[in-house]
Amino acid sequence: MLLSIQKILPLLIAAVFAPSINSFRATHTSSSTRFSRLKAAESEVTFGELDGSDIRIGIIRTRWNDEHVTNLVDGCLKALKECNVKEENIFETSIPGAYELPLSARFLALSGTVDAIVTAGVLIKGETMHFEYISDAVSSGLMSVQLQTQCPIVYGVLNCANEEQVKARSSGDSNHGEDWGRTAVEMALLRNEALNIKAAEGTANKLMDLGFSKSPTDSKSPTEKKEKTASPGFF
Ligand code: RBF
Repeated sequence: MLLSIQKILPLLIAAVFAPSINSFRATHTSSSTRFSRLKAAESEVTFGELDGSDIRIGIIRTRWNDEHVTNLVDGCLKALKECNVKEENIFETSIPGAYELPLSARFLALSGTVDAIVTAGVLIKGETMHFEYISDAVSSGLMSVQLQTQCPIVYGVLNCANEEQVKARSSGDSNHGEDWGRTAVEMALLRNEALNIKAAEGTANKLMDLGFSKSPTDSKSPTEKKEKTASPGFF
């Protein structure tokens, strides 16, 4: 009797854990299959005629994976030009990595100087769990920013298993940056129409120009300015 329990017990344990192990494997396999099927669909998005001649677009790009991100930004700029967005109405800045995108996008959105923002970054899966954490935080962070600020934020972040996948999505005819540029123009026009606001104004060439550095006392006398500086924030 004891012998048969010893024989059966490992089988029972295997049976109990089998579904979770198998379902984990199954999900993994099906997601990679789904990924390759989606590849064709991703490049099939169509856009109508977009007139971006009055709108301002901000581009925030990462310096991580610089070469690939530069290709994506080039694709985005090409699309913006094709949509008649004026060169002087495009503000571009860089930040270290994708994790910094949500806060930078929030700063830029709150400045009120752009009608839509394109974020551009590339996350490549490494050997640690960084990819999963950064990837998840960035996508949910960017969604929060656009919902909170009502400024469209284009999710221009490639999440790839390796460099081959990145190249296939950032070069030649399948440069996703082009779709991101058109998406930004379409969403900027949609936002301005939906909220009945005119296109953003002001010129910004660097972050200092965005309004954060300008204190409300800028137009006041030097003495008043001094008082304000002496008691910043809540103090
Ligand atoms: N930033 C990226 O934009 N793409 C990456 O693939 C990327 N990989 C990273 C891997 C590790 C192990 C670490 C520590 C950071 C990585 N970052 C990456 C940088 C990250 O987005 C951020 O800039 C830093 O963590 C500083 O907040």
